[in-house]
Amino acid sequence: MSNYHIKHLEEYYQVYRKSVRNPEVFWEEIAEEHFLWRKKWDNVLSWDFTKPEVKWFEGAQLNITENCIDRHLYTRGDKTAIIFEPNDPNEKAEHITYTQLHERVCKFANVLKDKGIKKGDRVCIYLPMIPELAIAVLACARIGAIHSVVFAGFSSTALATRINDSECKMVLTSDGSYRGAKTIDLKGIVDEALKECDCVESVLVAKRINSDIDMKEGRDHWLQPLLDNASESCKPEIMNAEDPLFILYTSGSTGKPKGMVHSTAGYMVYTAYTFKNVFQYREQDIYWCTADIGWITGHSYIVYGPLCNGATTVMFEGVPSYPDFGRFWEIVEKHKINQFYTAPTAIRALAKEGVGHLEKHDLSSLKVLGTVGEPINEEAWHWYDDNVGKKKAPIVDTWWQTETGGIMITPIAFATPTKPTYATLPFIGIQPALMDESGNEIKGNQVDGRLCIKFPWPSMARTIWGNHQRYKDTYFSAYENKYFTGDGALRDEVGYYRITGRVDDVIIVSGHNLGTAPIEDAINEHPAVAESAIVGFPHDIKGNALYGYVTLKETGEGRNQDNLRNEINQLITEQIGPIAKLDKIQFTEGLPKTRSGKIMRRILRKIASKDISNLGDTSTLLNPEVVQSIIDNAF
Ligand code: 6R9
Repeated sequence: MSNYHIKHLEEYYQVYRKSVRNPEVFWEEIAEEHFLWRKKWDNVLSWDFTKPEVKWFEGAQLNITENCIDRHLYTRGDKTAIIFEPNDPNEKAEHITYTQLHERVCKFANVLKDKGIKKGDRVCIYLPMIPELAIAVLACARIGAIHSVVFAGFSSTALATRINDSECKMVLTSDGSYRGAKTIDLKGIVDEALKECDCVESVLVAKRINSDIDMKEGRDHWLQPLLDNASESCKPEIMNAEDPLFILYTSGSTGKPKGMVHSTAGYMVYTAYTFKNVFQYREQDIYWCTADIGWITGHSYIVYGPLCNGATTVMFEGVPSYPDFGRFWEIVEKHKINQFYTAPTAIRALAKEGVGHLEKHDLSSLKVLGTVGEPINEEAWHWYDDNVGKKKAPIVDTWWQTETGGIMITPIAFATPTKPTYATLPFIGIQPALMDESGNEIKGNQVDGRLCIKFPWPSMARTIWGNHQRYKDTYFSAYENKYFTGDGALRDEVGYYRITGRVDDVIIVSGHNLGTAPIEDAINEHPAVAESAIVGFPHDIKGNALYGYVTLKETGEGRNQDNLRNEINQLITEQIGPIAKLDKIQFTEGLPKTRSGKIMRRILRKIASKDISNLGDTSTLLNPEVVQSIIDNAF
């Protein structure tokens, strides 16, 4: 038996050593014992980071949906695969068993085939967090179509760019979506986008909000009647290991989004193996990841990883604040959630509301807590640990990227002792390196540098759709023979990693390199501060000076702002040193965030530099309205 479920730190080190000494033997064992193959591989791994070209399990044949669904039918047919928790708490939750999921995926797959979708075709999925979204993803995989999920909060322009970039033949959407007290006209957004897209032949529309929408004759079809007439059995398309499974767009530093292409076999093996270990998922557990399937976190850790392990995975349609800030805790209690995986931005928003909502709910089912998406500051980490996990549920701070496909640096729950703000140790098979600016690897501990990965792992993206050169330039050119993550990290005295943020967030002040994250950590420790973001702006003497945007908690709102500014700088001086003191502190009602909750520092940098003529595209922001109010109150 290979080491599929790691239980303590010693075992971690043992398995880790094995995985890096002989990666091919290690991954072959995992693949062999835990997955269903139509044909085994001829070669476990071939790679060349200079091209770059990476192939895992070459020659193998499989279908990922047989691994996610069919193989569970005998042993887990009546087990719930997906729990759907609707936006409105009064609407009944839906429990979909593995048997039902099989039937629904097959029917959906047959509809796609009927409408002319074949292996290799691209299908754009623009759906809210309703069961049809997960089912659509799996239906594409069933027939070998490449899904490209676009988060159903992106604008029509962003949607059109993505549809055109990968020349999708079909769009799957709904009449609309619920988001808290609001409804969103998704079909209207699709119609607008499709004015710019000639490649789309058909649009299938799921009914969610029963709104009156336009249906374009010949192009648009209601999904339900097609499903009603479809057969419940659909033979899985036999795929080659390296056939693309999906494309997922991620924003680049400039301009055009990058369509990251993920392969079938390697992605499956790695997401399933990480899911099982990082969260220590056990057969009866109920697992909830609050992300949207429109992001990589949802792909890997709502759909593929959990289902491949026969898990019960929750899909939540709503938002943490509706009908009030107790909603997450109500859901935890209602479905007796065992593993809960969310983002630091959500934790901070919930912490801002105090513990009143938490106290109303029984959270005793929680065994493991996870975070992902950005560095978690110390205060948020402790709030999560003290109040949600009651110091009994380990926090797995999982560092990874759309490009990496799966979790890369993380504690393994119950095995790795956690440390606030540290993602801790590389996952099995992952070989990180810290690099200095001249391209040398920095060995030893208590060092910091730019985070690279020096050996391939199964779920790494294989290319950027239609632009392999950009893939090479972005990830494999900064450091020879290494994948460059774009993040900075430090390694402490025991070898634990702390991700310090994007290296483009480093600000050099008077010749000193300052990371934004530690300064923000210091500011956030102030009891009146909810959230903050630091950027650099040009300064005659220092080169750069620091500008801080600070959002206050309710308790801080009535306070004298100059006093607050002094107290904040005092905290920074204490924790980092006077060099990191802020020249400007602006109190804001919010910070501009991307839909996945990342602060858009690019915009804040421009405002701080008084360069507001061209702020770029703000339409993909979660809260574009805050930008104007920040400009109005700047300087
Ligand atoms: C999964 C996901 C990737 C970037 C990544 C890093 C940041 C993600 C983090 C983290 C510190 C963590 N990031 N997880 N930073 N600690 N636990 O978020 O993918 O949307 O592609 O973002 O997010 O900067 O490079 P993606």
